[in-house]
Amino acid sequence: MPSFKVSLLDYGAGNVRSVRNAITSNGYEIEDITTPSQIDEAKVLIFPGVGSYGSAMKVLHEKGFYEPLKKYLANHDRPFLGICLGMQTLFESSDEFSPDADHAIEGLGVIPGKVRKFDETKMAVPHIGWNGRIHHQESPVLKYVAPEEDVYFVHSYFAPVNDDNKDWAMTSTTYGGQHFMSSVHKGSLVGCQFHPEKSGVTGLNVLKGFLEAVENGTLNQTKSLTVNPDATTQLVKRVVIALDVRSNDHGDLVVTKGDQYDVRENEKEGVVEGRGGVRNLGKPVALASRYYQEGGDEIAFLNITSFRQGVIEDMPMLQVLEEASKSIFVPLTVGGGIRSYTDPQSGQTWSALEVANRYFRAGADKVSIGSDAVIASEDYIKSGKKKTGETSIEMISHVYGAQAVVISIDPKRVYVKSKDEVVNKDHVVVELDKSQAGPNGETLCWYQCTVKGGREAKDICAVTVAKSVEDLGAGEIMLNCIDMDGQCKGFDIPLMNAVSNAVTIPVIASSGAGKPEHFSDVFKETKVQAALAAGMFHRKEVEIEEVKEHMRQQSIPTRTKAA
Ligand code: 1PR
Repeated sequence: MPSFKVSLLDYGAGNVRSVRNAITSNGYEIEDITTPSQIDEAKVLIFPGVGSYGSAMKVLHEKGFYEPLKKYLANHDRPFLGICLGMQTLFESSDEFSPDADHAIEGLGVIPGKVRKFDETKMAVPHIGWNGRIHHQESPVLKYVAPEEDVYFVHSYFAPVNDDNKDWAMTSTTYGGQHFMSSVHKGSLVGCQFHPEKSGVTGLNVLKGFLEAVENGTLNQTKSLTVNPDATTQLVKRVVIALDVRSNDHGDLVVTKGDQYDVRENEKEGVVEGRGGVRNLGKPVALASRYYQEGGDEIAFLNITSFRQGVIEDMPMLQVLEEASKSIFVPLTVGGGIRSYTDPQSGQTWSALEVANRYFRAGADKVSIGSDAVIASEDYIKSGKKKTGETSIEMISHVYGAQAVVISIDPKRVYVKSKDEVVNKDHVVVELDKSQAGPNGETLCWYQCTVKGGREAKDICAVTVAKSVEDLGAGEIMLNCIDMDGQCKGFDIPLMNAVSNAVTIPVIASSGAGKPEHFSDVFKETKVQAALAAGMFHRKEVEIEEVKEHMRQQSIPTRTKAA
């Protein structure tokens, strides 16, 4: 039995449910810090900063936590773990929300140096995904972690390692040629830029090492290591699994999967749940847990009938998230119905931000916006690219950060014989392989965006939507293709190229995977950072490990996880 409770500084800005679950899964109880005086009484303090630097510092001041926290940290002798923004706040200042260096926002000032933004002209920002670590210290915190195991990052800002602060570096990591502190440790103060609560068993073992060292009184027993100045790490390509969730005809929430977005059994195929029933491929949490155990890098739950009802009433999806986050410690995305919503009965309206907030609190790390993002893009283009600050993308990314906002694009091909047929010059026409030609042999097409799960087409192309949502503050794009969905013929490479070449934010290729080679094709031929599959995993035709093994054979970097 642990001799202490873990004091958690949760100032209510986002999803700390996973941090809680990761602490309790290590056998520790949590005590929430709600008043400043509790900080001084804490035996060990964990600060999972969420949101933006400026808002975090503002809340620390407003709630009276700033001074007690500075006092707690002053002598470096009281056990502390800052996670992500919680680590960044230990530095002197940050450029977040203040690109002007003279107006950088002040932090707690424990570690020398300023937190800066990754250079968007040189790399995709945010830095999202699994990356490695170069070890600068031997620390009890890393006792249960092998040096080659990857950890999960999601951030746009970073703390550089410099002469003034290099004695703090526990590990460093490289991204796009930029070297940064991926964790710090001095005395009893520890910080991780990565998310232990999202880094699978490796992350749980980081927490285990930290808490065990607090228990044993060995936290400050670190040893400097010699670091190869040329050492680098690599962001790996992610394998994402999507679970399309909806109620079946008996009202049970099931994972389903369509062919070109049609999820009902075809009469010829035989019937699972009555003629034309919704395909039932399993229970959402059980299936997601299996994928976590089997090495999935990320899991997305999509509520595919959200256009019918409001998400606020759609409690089953909230419960799915709550349950899933108890045992799944990799990033969870939820999509479907992230938009403002008015209850037709009561007339009460919820903003998209309030809807997203419910999901973050339930355990989601990212929300995925589909239909609403297409509408926001249309308005953005019509207004001559003026931002209103009122779209769901802007509101959610302002509060939770760009990395928390994924845009799910559902385009379908519009085949054309020649470029001149396309009147709207914003529609990007791409060339297809002959094997993908249209019904009349067309080898050109543009990708028309749809809303409501493919039910309604809009006069805007996928590339235009991708660029618009990037401008509006989205952090990532989940790029589906209705033509390829469920076909097991591979990803739509021309579409993936058109979009990933047009934006700097990461793109997740989706729709059409049927075998491991499809993953190596899309990773070799396009700039996408992740590839998503659904049907082939649900139907157990291919195992996640087979995909990873194939990627390794093809020299495509994949996550190294705890044995
Ligand atoms: O518009 O914000 O409410 O979001 C609705 C969300 O639900 C969107 O993300 C949209 O893509 C999704 N959606 C709506 N209807 C369907 C459907 O299938 N009828 N699913 C649907 C889309 C796409 C992927 C799929 C891949 C990979 N599913 O998630 O899993 O195509 O499949 P494959 O590997 O089997 O080919 P909003």
